[in-house]
Amino acid sequence: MSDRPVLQRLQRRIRLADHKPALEKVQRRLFLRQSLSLGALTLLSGCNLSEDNDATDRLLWSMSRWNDKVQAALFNPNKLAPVYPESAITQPFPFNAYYEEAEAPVVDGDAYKLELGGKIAEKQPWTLAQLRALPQTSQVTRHICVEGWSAIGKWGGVPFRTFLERVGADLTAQYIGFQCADKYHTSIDMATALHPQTILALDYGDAALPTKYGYPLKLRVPTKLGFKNPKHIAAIFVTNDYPGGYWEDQVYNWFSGS
Ligand SMILES: Nc1nc2c(c(=O)[nH]1)N[C@H]1C(S)=C(S)[C@@H](COP(=O)(O)O)O[C@H]1N2
Ligand SMILES: [Mo]
Repeated sequence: MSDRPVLQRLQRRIRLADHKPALEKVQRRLFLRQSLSLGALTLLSGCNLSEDNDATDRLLWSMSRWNDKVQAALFNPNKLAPVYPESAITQPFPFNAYYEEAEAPVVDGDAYKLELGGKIAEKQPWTLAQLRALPQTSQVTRHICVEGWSAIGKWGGVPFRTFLERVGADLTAQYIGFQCADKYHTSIDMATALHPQTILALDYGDAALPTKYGYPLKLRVPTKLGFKNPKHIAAIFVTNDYPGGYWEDQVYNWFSGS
């Protein structure tokens, strides 16, 4: 049995891809496929993958999830993203979202309370003043967007590990999910959440985050792509159930379509 029909179909989909973030997932799937023959995949799944499109999609999706787990296991929590001098900061730092800049949600900082859920011992909501009273750090790092641009910026706030320990999050859980004030949501693995450079950012540069960069709170994760950096965070939850995300879920839909 040959791998070619499945690979050709995938390659056609990649060329047709209009959602650029999808490329990353598909490339990961293709990368994984290089290490398993189609025959092995057929044996594992019990389906004839070269003829059954839906079965192939389902399998590749679950394999991609499996690959995520392998990546998380391989993830070295001590490996640091490069840091830059302030003189390297990109001016102006780009805005990006699934909408235009003028549509970014305007959040009332005085009324704001960060909601907590899932496997967290102390779920009382947090005001901005309470967050600012926790230890603060800042760093200049590169933000890399899967749409093909990168830029260097400076973010400041609470080391995310400090926050998770403070609220009694279950640090053995697998995922942290984020719900934002727009319709955005995303999730990261626990190793990334505990990484020393992952910060719950209140500041861009030396001032409070402006609306366009995620006021009042964003997660800054320099070891992950831009779409894993939620802006306008409204709620954080800790879970063992894969939470997906805005782009993550659309990639799934896009991939399992025609
Ligand atoms: N709430 C929210 N967060 C988001 C997004 C979004 O649309 N809404 N877009 C993501 C993507 S794809 C990128 S590249 C960065 C852009 O952040 P910036 O505007 O600070 O450059 O935000 C990420 N976080
Ligand atoms: Mo992005």
